[in-house]
Amino acid sequence: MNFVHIADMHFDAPFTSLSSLENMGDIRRLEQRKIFKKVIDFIKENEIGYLFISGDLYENEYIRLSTIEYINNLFKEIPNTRIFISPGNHDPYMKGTYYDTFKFADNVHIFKGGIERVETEDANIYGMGFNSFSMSNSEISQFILPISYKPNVFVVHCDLNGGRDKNGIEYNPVTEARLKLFNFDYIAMGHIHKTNYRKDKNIIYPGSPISFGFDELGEHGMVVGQLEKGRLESAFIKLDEREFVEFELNIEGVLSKEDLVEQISALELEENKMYKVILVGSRNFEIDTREILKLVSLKNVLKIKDETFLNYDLEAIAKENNIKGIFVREAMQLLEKGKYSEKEIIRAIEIGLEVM
Ligand SMILES: [Mn+2]
Repeated sequence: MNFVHIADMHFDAPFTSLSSLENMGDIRRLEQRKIFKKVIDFIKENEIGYLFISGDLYENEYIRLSTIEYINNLFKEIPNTRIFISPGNHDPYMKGTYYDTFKFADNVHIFKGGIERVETEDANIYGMGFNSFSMSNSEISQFILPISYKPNVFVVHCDLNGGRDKNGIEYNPVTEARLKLFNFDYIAMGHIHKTNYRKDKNIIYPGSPISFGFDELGEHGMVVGQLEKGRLESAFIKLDEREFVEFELNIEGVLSKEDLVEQISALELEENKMYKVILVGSRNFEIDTREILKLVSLKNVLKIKDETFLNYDLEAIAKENNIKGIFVREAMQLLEKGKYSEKEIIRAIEIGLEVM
């Protein structure tokens, strides 16, 4: 049997980390649809028998009926492909959700809760689903996999080797050692957006097919596989044409805001990449990253981060017997009083010294 494995599409996600930039949220939502369409086209062209969707297909909070219809119409275009969906923590199977109320195409199977098996002519497909926005003790710990001559696949949304998040919430945590014990021929996981794909492994996160921003660097795509009992041939296929990358720019020799804007604008950047420019080194002037970003006329520079340090020897200036010396001494005293933060004081000194 052959399959395509995707996870974490997060349809209708607001792309909050990008949406402050003109239309970026809308653009990414369109690209999300385009990427999903690519998955369906690949399945059609290659006559793929199975599509595993390992949860977080959509964002329960934001999903619209029109998007569900869009997804389902694409499912209908591949009637010979069996589609298995394991709801995750962003699209749990609950009463009143679209998984419960919407009539999906006949080739779609949604796992509704505890571990369930669907036997087909050439495989056993196991799966489970979230019934709420978190999951602590899943049935995985008690599960025993029956022996079969057909390949066994497990479609699951889980937090591999994970624990609680910062709010103490768990997302079906399970260890890799535990999963290995079952001896599944392939485990199609979802939840982590960065792929852990390796050709020689069969417990796989494909990652999200689309990157959600600078905290998700690297390639994004899907896993395709050819599976016989105990024998897996697989590949990772990149789908997101955009890549988010960070770029360090040392601005030691840059003398003014105008200089900096010109330098960033002259960078040779690749068109399909989205950049976060990180300014490093010592700076000679005050930097307002938002202002710089506005002035830089490059569409693919999305963020500028200032990690530079001040190019003044404050201790030496404080000893000077002139207006600069008095100014720095007074500012340092304010800092000692603790009325302002160090960042605020440093910024004030910078502005002041520049004016002087
Ligand atoms: Mn998730």
